[in-house]
Amino acid sequence: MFFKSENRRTIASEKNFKIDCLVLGMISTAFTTSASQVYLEKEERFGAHNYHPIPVVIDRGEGVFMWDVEGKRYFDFLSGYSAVNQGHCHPKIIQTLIEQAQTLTLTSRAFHNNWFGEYAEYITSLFGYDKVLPMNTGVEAVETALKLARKWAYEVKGIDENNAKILVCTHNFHGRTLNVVSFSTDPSSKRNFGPFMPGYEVIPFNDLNALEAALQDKNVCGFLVEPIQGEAGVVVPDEGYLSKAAAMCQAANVLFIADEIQTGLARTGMMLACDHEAVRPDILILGKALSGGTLPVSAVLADDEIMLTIKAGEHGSTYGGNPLACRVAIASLQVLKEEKMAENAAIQGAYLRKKLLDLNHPHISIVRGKGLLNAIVIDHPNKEAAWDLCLKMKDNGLLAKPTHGDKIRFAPPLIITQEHIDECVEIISSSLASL
Ligand code: IF1
Repeated sequence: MFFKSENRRTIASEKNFKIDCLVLGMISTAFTTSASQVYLEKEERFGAHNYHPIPVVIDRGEGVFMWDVEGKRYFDFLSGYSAVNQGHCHPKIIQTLIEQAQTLTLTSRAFHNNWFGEYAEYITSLFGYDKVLPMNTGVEAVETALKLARKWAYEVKGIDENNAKILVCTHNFHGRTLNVVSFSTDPSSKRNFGPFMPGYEVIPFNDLNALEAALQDKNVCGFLVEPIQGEAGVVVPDEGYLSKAAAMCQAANVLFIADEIQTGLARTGMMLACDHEAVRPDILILGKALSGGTLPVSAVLADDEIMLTIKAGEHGSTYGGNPLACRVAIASLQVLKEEKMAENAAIQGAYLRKKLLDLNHPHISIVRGKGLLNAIVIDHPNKEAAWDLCLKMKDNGLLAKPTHGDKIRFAPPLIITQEHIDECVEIISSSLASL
């Protein structure tokens, strides 16, 4: 297989490209084209258009900060969609990554490695489950959880094969594979991706009566739910919803499956969002910050009755349980505990919400969230107001992005200080003033 000649040119042109950027950076004051512009144009031309990012080109991250290619510093109020809970490039996580990367990165599960057992023992004792099934992206862990629920349905609960049903909520977000978007209620996530996977029933989120009615169906084997709906705009259910829902599922012999990919790992002020109501999911799904934002690491935790329904050769993944991911995940979890990031998230999250409410700004109709998973809802005649506000905040040194039009998620790394929050609320306030 020979590299196409233009590929060689591309590699060689990378050096020229960086020189171009340096040159452009130097003269950017005189011309409208900035160094960023060169990157944006390259991405536009050669990258798929499956995102609409805020127009900023980041080239460094440290703690709560990121810097763009022009050297401008920003507060990160998105945290890589809650994958960078520990802060950008956390020293202990990066040091572990470097050490293991220079030693052994991947054996595949065809052979054993010296870190999977260590990691499996660590994470199962930390969260109190018999076993862990390691995957990579969040959606792969969700798919794994759904396969476990179906296996358990047929081989333990005794539902007739191919009749198992799993309950999901309106406005859910669990990833973007065809099976998972099959039960999305967001048209933009599923338009023209059909045909879809059967076996799912959508019920309203935060509605115990709807759940009770759905649980009458003996073919229901599981209830998949985000403890707080992230993409929907940080929708926090009523106090007691999770605990009552879990109890109803237990009474109906239905698995309570918590997707804590975004809400877990200290983000909401406790290690898991389910911890706020002392709920122990039958299947726990983790991802994102499990690696501190360094590489895709996800996990499914469950007890033996569920986990052992999948036998050797029935499920897996090339990178699942690789020694690099295992060591990085141990370090990422240790850092959350050692630096009491859940406690800080609870304190600073409450402080942030109070400061935002105290602005009493006519264009902020709602402030909501738990811990450092928060969102504001913008009330403004201009439907682009949330986007425009994010552009203003970018100019003023804070990066955030709207979700579903009028909501802006405020989810900084969990190491943020009160002083940082004071500075950020000042940026938000002055940006609002210029709307
Ligand atoms: C995008 C937000 C979206 C998740 C929950 C599973 C997954 C996610 C609760 C899948 C992923 C990411 C995906 C990313 C934007 C972001 C996101 F909610 F975090 F903002 F889309 F809703 N469960 N969420 O939040 O994990 O496979 O991505 O590792 O797709 O645009 P993944």
